[in-house]
Amino acid sequence: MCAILSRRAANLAARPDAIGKRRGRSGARGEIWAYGLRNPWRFSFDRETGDLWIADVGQNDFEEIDFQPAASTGGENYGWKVMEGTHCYSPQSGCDQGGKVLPVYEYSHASGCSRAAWLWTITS
Ligand SMILES: [Ca+2]
Repeated sequence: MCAILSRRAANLAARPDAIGKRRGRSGARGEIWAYGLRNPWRFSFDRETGDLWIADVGQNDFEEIDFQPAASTGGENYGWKVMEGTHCYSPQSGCDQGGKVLPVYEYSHASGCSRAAWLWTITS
């Protein structure tokens, strides 16, 4: 499951045809668990619940914390690069938010440094 979070996997995941076999699409790469992460800089499993917390670095304006429950069967689309956090990125307005998993937390670059270290601290 961790392979999806590698930079290579994240880049592959940007391709629409890279959705894992769990989504039942022919020609999909089986090692792709989820997609739509831009730069999952840090992630951690909750030791008690098995849930997955992902710190995803944004492009221009927003950083985000994403969540995947332990019961997930995979195939989540975390939105990049149609969305940056809960905001449209490309296009800048009127983007299709359908089927995308929005972050559980986001913050603007205007508010300070990355929360990835914070995520690591609370889940370690
Ligand atoms: Ca996202």
